[in-house]
Amino acid sequence: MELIDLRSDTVTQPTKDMRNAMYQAEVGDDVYEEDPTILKLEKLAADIIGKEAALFVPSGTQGNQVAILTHCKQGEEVILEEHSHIFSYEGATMSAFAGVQPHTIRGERGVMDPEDVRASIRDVDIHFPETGLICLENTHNRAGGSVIPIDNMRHIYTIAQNENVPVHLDGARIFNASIASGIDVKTFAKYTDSIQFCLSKGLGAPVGSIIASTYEFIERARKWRKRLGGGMRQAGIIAAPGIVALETMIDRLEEDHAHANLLAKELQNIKRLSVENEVETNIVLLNTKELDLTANEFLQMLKQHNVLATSFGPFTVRFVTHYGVSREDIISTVKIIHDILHFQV
Ligand code: TLP
Repeated sequence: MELIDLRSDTVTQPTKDMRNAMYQAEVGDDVYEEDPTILKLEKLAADIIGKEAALFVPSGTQGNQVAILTHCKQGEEVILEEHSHIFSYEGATMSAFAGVQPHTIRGERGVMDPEDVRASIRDVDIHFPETGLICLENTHNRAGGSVIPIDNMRHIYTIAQNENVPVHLDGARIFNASIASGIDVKTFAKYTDSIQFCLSKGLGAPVGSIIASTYEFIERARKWRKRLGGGMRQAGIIAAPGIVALETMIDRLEEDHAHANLLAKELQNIKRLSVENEVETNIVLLNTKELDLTANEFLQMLKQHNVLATSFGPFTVRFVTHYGVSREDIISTVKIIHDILHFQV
C-alpha cells in the first residue's frame, strides 16, 4: 500500500514542470546579484505580494530571523503570539542571534487582541526594553491553519504605526489565507512592514522562502542573510521551481482546503474522536484523549497502516493536506482510522 504522508505540506515533491525549470535554469553568482533566475523570482514575488523588493532565502526560519535581525537592535523586545512558529519552533533564534527577547501574548485561534498588543508596547523607562517589532502569523499553524482576519491585522498595524513599531508577518502560508478568505495577498501584506512567505509548503517548491519589504529594508536584509551564511551562488537552480510555484500552484490550494474539510467532517463522525479546530485551510487537529491514546500512540498505529501525521501536543494529532494527497487518500485515511478504532475496543 502506498504511503499517505499528512505530516506537513513541506513534504511535497517538485512537479515535472519544476524539475524541467531546474534543468533549464540560467544561473549566475547570486552574491554578486548576477543570477537571472533569482532576480526573476524576486521581482515576481515582490509584484505578487505588492512590496518594492524581495529576497530569496533558503528557509522560512531564516526568512523570519533575517527580518528580526534587520528590524531590531540588541536588547529590544518582540511582541508575538504565544503559540507562533517564531516563538515555538525556531530554537529561540531571536534571543540567540538577534539578542532580543520575546514578549508573548495569548491569542484566540492565533488572533491577538489589538488592545493587548497596545498594552504590551513598552513605555519609555530606563528599566524597560524598547519594543522593536510586532510579529503576526497568517495562517496560524498551531491554531490549525486559522486565517487571521484582515480587520485584526489592520487594527494592529494602525496601533503599531502610531507607536512607531514595525510589523513583520510570518506568512509562511499567506496564500492559503488568501485562497480561504478571497482577500488578495497584497491586502494582507499592506498591513505589514515586512513579510516572509514559503515557496516550499503548499506551493510545492522543493526549497526556499521570500522576504519582501522596501528596497532599503531588503538591502539591509541581504547583508544579514550573508552574515548567516545564506548568500548562495548559482542558486537559480533552486529558485526556478519557486517561479513555477508562484505561476501555477496558488489557485489549486483550494483543493487542499477541500480535502482538509472532508477529513475533518469524516473524523468528527467517528465516536470518541474530536476535531479541535474549525478547519479553514489545510490543517486538521485531531484530539485522541477520549480514546485513551496519546497522540504518539495513535500516530504509531497510523504508521503501521502507512499513514503519517505529526504530534501537536500530548493528545493532539496534526494532519496537513497538500498537492501530494488526493481525495482518495483522504477517504483511505478515514477508512484506516475506522478500522484501527474498531479493533481497538
Ligand atoms: N513549519 C513546519 C514545522 O517547522 C512545524 C510545519 O511542518 O508546519 N512559519 C510557519 C508558520 C511555519 O509553519 C514554518 C514551518 C516556518 C515558518 C518555517 O519554515 P521552514 O521549515 O522553511 O524553516
